Amino acid sequence: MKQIKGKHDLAINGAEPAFSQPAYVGRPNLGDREKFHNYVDQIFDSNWLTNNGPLVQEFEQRIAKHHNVKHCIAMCNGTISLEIAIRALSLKGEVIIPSYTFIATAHALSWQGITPVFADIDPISHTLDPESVRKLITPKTSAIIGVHLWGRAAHIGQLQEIADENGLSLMFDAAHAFSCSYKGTKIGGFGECEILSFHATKVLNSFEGGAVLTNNDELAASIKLMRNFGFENADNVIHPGTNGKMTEISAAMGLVNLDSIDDVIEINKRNYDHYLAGLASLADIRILPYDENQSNNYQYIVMEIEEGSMLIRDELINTLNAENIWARRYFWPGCHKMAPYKTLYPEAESDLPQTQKVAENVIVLPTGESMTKERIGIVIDIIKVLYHNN
Ligand code: T4K
Repeated sequence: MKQIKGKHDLAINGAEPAFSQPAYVGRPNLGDREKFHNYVDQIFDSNWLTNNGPLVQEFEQRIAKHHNVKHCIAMCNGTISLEIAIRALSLKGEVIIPSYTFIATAHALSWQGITPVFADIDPISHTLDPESVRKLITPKTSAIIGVHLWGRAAHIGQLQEIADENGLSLMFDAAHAFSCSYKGTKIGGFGECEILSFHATKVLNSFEGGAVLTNNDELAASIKLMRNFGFENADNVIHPGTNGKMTEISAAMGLVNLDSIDDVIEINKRNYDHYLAGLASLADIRILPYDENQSNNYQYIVMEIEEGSMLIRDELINTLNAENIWARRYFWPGCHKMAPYKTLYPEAESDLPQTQKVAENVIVLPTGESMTKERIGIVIDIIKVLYHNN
């Protein structure tokens, strides 16, 4: 591994890239290969591949227990989980969501003819600003979807108050928040339901996968029906539905990864601490903090560059990319500026000042198993070289 001492050592100046093995944000955690192979044998022996198989049921029970909720309904991915939950809650008209989120939160609504209305975020937490939500409520509003971005809980208490005062549904996109908590309570039971993602890049992966968590028996029953075409039993369709089922092979991966989740989170925390300490001396940047009084998965190392800093975000990303360090500017430029929504909200830009600012200043740094202390040290050195040379 190349050491970085000055600007001339950077790949953008013709030197060799620092990393021969690329460093990624969202490199999948693979768990114990032998355990996975044993599950594959089990699947082959039973010849049961999908349709609410035994591994899916075991996965659901373990996730529900981990999050201390009554029901976990596993799905083929997080987006379908959102779509089915939105449909099961009979949302319609307008639904308020943050613009600063993964595009799936908005798509899951517009896919069903519901208008996503973009609220601004709190610049400290990067989650929905309750005051911005209040201003956007109209007679057409049916719900609010909060997003626990980066695994840090949304302002759940305030959002619930707003929903109650205005007779709105409240649900949460908890795609990033596996194993995280709010005021000491695990995510999963807040609002009417919460949605997890087990995509390959998430802290807990099942290749692709997702789930709806809820304590509401009736809601859970209709979500289960909708996940399986509305079939009540082998012949009888009693509900409109789709195919949202998780496969046995996905559940197997999920179960294997669940066994090692504590180790994964420990590594993430170690990496977060290295970045935090290594970059502490740079005045114009902040690593987004995790509340140590809560349970966190530390899956995202989010660095924010202050306005007027000596560092320029996109220049930093290009420099890191040249070194084979694949840092990302996630959720840029905000859903409101993406093609399907841009023309709907021509004024959104001036209405979402904090979203604009955060989207322009965030850079997500590589973490996970492959990021040793030494490799993180190199990333930090490159950031420092650029900082001092700009
Ligand atoms: N709500 C929120 C708030 C979300 O963030 C998401 C998904 C959803 C809802 C919807 O859940 P799902 O329907 O996806 O279950 C990822 C994921 O595709 C997406 O799941 C995730 N959020 C989103 C934030 O990010 P990218 O753009 O990071 O994927 P990609 O292919 O660029 O991968 C990132 C890096 O990871 C790559 O540089 C290489 C590495 N990688 C990736 C994969 C897939 C690997 O090394 N191996 C792999 O298998 O999208």
